[in-house]
Amino acid sequence: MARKTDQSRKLQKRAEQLIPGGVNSPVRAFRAVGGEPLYIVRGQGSHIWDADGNEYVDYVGSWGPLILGHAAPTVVEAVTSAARNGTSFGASTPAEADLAELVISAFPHMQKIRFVSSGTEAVMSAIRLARAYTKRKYIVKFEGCYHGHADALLVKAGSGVATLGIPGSAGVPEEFTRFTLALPFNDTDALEHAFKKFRHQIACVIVEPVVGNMGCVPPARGYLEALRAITSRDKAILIFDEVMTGFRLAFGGAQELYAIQPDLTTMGKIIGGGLPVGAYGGASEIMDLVSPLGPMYQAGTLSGNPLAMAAGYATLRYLREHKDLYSKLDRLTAEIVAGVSVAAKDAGITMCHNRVGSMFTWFFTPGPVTDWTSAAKCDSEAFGRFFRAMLESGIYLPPSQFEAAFVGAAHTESDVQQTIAAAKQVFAWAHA
Ligand code: KE4
Repeated sequence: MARKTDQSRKLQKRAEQLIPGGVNSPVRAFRAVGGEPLYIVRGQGSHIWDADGNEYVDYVGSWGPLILGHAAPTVVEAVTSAARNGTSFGASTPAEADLAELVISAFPHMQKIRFVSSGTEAVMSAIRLARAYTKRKYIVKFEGCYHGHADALLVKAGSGVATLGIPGSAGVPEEFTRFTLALPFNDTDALEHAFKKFRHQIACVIVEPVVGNMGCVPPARGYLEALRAITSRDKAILIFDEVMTGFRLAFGGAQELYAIQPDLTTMGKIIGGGLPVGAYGGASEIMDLVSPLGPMYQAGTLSGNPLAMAAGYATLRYLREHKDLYSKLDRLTAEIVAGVSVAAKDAGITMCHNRVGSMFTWFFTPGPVTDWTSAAKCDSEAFGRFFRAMLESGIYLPPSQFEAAFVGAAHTESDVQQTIAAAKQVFAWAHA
């Protein structure tokens, strides 16, 4: 029996009159997968409910923050009690240093951190800081990686090796991306070439150490080591954008998993436990350039907001005290990914997958998917059909082929079985 959607449809109609596309972030409009956007009214553990009362197993988890699941008691309690004392003061509170201490304890290279209110803010600040520290202008990013919507990072994908960035969004003057080099991910030669062409002129290289934003794409063996060696040799800053991977892949993020130390780390998502938090951190020698100590300006009305600090602290404290969770998530995610992949193979569906810990993506292409060029070969139409059919079966996947899905502490064995059974049914339809 088809899922009821008239409440969500009504809400979307109203929202479209007031908010562009009816959404406050483009991916929520389901343009990449077709069908009507969901209006969620409640989340509990690994499940969410929409305005029509449909229930879903949730593999988006608010795009990563909810590693403890929806309405985790420890987080709800922390936010509620913080709110009773006021929601924001625009002055310092003890909670900021509490969370700072906890985050810094997870990243050996980090001595100081600055909290902001989103991953975008964290990244734009870290890039400004890298330019201030090195007094250089050029920055390197990788095609298929997303680091938020700051102008300098909105460059067209596929702009070729070491050619200057072409704006990837309206409203970004070409002058704002002319110092941005967009290189292919997992391609050490391209990086060497760029550093030869722009020797001692590159302020920083920013990378998602495990990419989530072209779908999940892990670094090739030795690639992160090469990034580290090449940037150190040229005295450029290496920024690990761990907004998605921080506290996701391990308590110490991708840099713990791959044993690589960047110079700056940007964070978000999980460190806010579902409330708006971003952060950037590194050695004091670099961070002490940040205002009011140094000449690099950055500020924010709600930076270090008490409720967000409380939610982040409750989340990270739980993770610190339950580090065995990471191996549980690894096993559960492996089971889900394998189960669906086998179902696809049995049904003759062309699909491959990438997974690192509790982050994964099923790609509708023979694969392997190792960079943007191979990711872009995916049959997004087929992914859209898969997404919509799984939604009908009560499974909510990220509404885009080029996003990562997440498993959290609240996912259960029965979620796994429900997901695999749904996929078997969906693939059978595909061949009906
Ligand atoms: P925010 O400004 O959205 O908090 O963070 C930007 C950002 C920075 N770095 C990485 C690695 C990120 O993944 C993100 C944001 N991730 C997307 C999902 N892939 C957010 C979802 C959305 O845009 O609605």
